[in-house]
Order: sequence, then C-alpha cells, then structure tokens
Amino acid sequence: MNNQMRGRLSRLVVVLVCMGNTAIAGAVYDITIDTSSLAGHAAQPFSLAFQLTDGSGVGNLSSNVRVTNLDLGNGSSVGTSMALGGTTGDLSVGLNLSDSTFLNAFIQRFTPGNFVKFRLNLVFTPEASETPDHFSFSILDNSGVSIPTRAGTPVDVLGSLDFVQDLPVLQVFAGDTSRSPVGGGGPIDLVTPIAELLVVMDIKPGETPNSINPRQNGRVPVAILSVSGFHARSISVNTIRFGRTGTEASPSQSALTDVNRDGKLDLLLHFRTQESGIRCGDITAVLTGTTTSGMAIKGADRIRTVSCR
Ligand SMILES: [Ca+2]
Ligand SMILES: [Ca+2]
Ligand SMILES: [Ca+2]
Repeated sequence: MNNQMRGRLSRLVVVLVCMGNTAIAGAVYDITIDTSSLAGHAAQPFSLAFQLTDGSGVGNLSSNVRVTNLDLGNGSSVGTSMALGGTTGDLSVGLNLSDSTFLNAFIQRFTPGNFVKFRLNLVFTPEASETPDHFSFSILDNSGVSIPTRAGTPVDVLGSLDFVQDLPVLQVFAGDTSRSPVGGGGPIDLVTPIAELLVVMDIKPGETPNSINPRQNGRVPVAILSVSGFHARSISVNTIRFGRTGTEASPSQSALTDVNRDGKLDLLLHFRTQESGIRCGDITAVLTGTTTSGMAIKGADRIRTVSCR
C-alpha cells in the first residue's frame, strides 16, 4: 500500500468512526406520573396522549419513540385508542411512534389510578435542522384539551424533549394550579412527573455472574459505562447510592477509567457491601443518582449472593 492509499484509507476510517458516533443516538427514560389528584375530578374522563412532530416537515423518519412497560397503577384503559401518522401498536403491547409525517400521535382514554408509569426508548439521528423533531406527553381532559401545566399554554405538556443533541434532555412539568381545566372543575395539582435516565451499569466489571457475599466486609466495584450520547463524567458522584433498592450505600471510592476498553472513560465506583443492604437471595442491585445538571439517573444489574448457607 502506498502513502496516498494509506492517507485515503485513514480518512475513510475517520469518516466511518465519526458516523458511528453520530449516526444513531439513543436514550431510555423511566417516567412516573402521580395521577392520584385526577380521581373523581369533574374534568374526567381523562386520556393519555403522546405526540411526535417532525421538524423537517416532510416526515423524514429520523426519530423513533417506543413506549413500553405501561403500568396504570390501579387504573385501567377504557375503550379504543386513536392513532395518527406513524404510530403503531398500543399501550398493552408497546407503542411505536415514528416521524413518518409531520404529526404522529396516540391517545388512549383511561381511568386514573395512583400513578401512570412507562418506559421511553428513544432512537434517533441527530439533525442540524433549525426546527428539531419534538416529543411530548400530556393528559387530556373530557374536552380533549391538555390539563394545564407549568409548561404553559398552548402546549401544557407533562414532559417534552427536542431531538437536538446526542442526548435529548427530557423536561418535566407539574400541573398549573392557577388555571382550571377546560373540561370543568377546579385546578388539578399534579406533582412534577419523575423522569429517570437509564444508564448502562456493570457490577464487578468483566465478571459474570456478579457474585456478592452479603456477610463479608468487602467492597463491590460497579462501573457506569459511557455510551453514545452519555458521558459518565457528567455524573455527580456524591449523589450516587447503590444497593438493594438504590438508596443505600454512597461510593467509598471513585475514578474515571475506561473499564470496557472502548476508548470512552467510564465511572468506576466502589461500595462497602455492608452498607448496600444486599441480602442473601437478592437477584438484582440498583444504583440511583443525578447528573451535574440535575437529571435523575438509574441503573440495575443482576447479582448472585454467595456463602449464604
Ligand atoms: Ca425528523
Ligand atoms: Ca459484571
Ligand atoms: Ca469505556
């Protein structure tokens, strides 16, 4: 191979690597909406609404949102749903929204329970478009208008994000108690929904299964991996908790190091086993915390407890 060819080849490799980093990005969020303030309200029946608009205006299929793991608490969905544009599936099997047209939406009437929980799986190609693709979710009243939220009119959404960067940041909004819903009754005091970004986590990096002896005074190493769009260095280390439910141990040690040797620095943490609350027979351990910008993160991994007899 001559030098010219080598030069061309290395440029090609650079282009391919760049494409690999920006071609497709993704993020997974777990959402919890406290719906207890909706029970028996005059503006019922309510509907859950999801919407994806295409910034290009022509439906260029650059963004995809999957809604899965729906849990209506002790509530239930009622009647048939309505789907617009690039929407397939439903809330029981999983919902898929693609920006195949300008407006893509899904509306399902429901009887509210204590909460609504679902998982959002976002896969998209970041675009340099002036108007980004936009996703939102809201609760509509019996008139088909969104319940007032602090996102403000005319949108009144509970959560929204723009597909602008590698990692779109989901914003969440509480109900606006200064305005009454169009459908009747007084203002609805919805608390701010919880949005948790799921991180990729590896207990005992490089080892499987992740054996933990709950009776030992050891330390458990846990890695949070950097992935496309998410840098482990954006984590606020002193907010991290790890253990049986994700509220227990604080890290006793932390370091930025490339744990899985993919060229991106990961966050390697150590926790004292005795502070983790892990008991014999537990099969998962959970980690929670926030990023330096205040976004909630959550991760989980399987464990196997040993020396328990
Ligand atoms: Ca688009
Ligand atoms: Ca492991
Ligand atoms: Ca890495």
